[in-house]
Amino acid sequence: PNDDAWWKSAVVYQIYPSSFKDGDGDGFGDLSGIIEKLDHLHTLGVDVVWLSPVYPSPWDDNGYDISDYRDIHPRFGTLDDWDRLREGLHARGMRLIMDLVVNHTSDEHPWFVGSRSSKDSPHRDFYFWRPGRDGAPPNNWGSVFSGPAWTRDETTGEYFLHLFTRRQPDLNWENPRVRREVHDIARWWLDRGADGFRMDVINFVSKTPEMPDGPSPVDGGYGLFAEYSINGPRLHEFLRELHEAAFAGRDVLTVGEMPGVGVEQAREHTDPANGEVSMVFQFEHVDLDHGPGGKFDPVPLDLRRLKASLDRWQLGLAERGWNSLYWNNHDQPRAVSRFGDDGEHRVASAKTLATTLHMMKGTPYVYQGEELGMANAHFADISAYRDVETLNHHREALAAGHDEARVMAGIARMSRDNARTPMQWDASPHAGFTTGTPWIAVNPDHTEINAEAALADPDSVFHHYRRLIALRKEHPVIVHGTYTPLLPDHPSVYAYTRALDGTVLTVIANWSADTVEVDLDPAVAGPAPEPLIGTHPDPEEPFAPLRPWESRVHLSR
Ligand code: TEU
Repeated sequence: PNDDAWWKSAVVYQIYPSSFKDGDGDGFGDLSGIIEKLDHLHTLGVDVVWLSPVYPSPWDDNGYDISDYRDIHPRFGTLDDWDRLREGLHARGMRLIMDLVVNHTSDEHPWFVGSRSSKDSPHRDFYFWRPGRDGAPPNNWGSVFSGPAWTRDETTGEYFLHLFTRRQPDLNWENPRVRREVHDIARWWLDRGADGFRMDVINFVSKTPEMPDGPSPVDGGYGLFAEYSINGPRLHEFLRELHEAAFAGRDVLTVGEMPGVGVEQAREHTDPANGEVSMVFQFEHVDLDHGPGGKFDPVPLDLRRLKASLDRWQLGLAERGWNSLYWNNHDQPRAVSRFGDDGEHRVASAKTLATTLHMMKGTPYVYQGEELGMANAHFADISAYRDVETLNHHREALAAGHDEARVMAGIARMSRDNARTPMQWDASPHAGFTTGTPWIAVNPDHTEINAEAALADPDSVFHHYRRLIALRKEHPVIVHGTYTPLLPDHPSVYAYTRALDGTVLTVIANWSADTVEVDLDPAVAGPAPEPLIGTHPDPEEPFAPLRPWESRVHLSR
């Protein structure tokens, strides 16, 4: 199998282009802004850029509602700008993967405009149309973004399916013409020089054909109808067909975003012998702090549950398949606020979260600003928010009579906008992101959390990420070594070893603000362990008490 696949030792950096760098002063990030900042990425040492959508879109879900798959939204620039970005990355030895959003299109895509116009449209069956049931939607499925997953369209009086907003109609992958169009889009970008794709909710493209009612009345949240609306019976078939049509024979990285996927399924999807995808984004570790009321009703996270979840994935894909590794992306709150401590121990906890993740087996993903230890926005007023998921939730929760202060607390903690405030380049107004008015407010903490300050501070989170990324290149044990959990029941220490041909890498991380003693035999770290990360008086004591949020990595060969 492809044990030497280049993406097994690669680190991917996700750019959310609206918020990365504004090159033309319209308050909105763009491709020319990204090109200005390629040296930041090169200094960090990342190998791949994953670009969130930059295609023409009416912007109902920040570009995850695409109306033209073979062009660039004018706010981001032109296809010529895209070519310059690709050239700039390739010249620095970096690769570029695009975001392939093909579970649904925008309702302004010509296919849907045609499809909704008449029952006889040649594109009618590009989407899911069903008559209502007693004046109500065809089944009880809910949208991930609140409300029903079906909207009645006046023109033909039928309902169409949308697992996200009603402006994101689901494509009907049962229709081979749809699948062929998707294959063609993928080939078009690869032929233009893209190096692969992140594939948006790609496990949603196969649904149970009969579309039966879910087991309980649903009003939103994809977990509530997952039995029938995702991970359907033809998913492996559709992924293998796409791989055969567009990826086979090319040296590409494909990562399938799969909310709700389990370890066994992921092993099948990522086993190279099956020819589907290189790796998947799974969601178990980022769903653990969702409370009974869903993601906006967060509960404190017990580290033991997080360790059990990630260890299950490390061990589950140890022999077959491959993991992606992430704490952050444009849909998740900032990890240092969510899992770490964005107050007194911000720098130490950001470093420890990074150490814990980057020494694991799999391909790590760094989300823009994570390398600076950027934190949640803590916006208190709903007027500061832009995300449709957040705004829908706020409206529905208030309509349901929930207490606004409690709703706003859940939003402040979990909203996707926490990850979408502008990248903080320096301490100047708008953090050097734009000379105009930013589309979303810049986090006031940019005066001390910014790339310029980080580059100048050898103890910054940024330089810590650089070192972790460099270690992955230097030590094969990090890419290929086995994974063995240590102290799984310890409430505040995350520890494990990696081993390869006699080399032992030991990771021990204190995920708390207390000084912690651990009871481990120093021999676990192997003979004569040398510190790679973190320093303390006596290398012979790799398990000496850990200071608040301190992490250490030792290597013994
Ligand atoms: O996200 C899939 C998805 O379900 C996420 O929206 C996430 O699980 C949810 O926000 C948690 O509440 C992908 C994209 O990453 C996201 O930005 C899009 O909004 C969504 O699909 C629809 O394209």
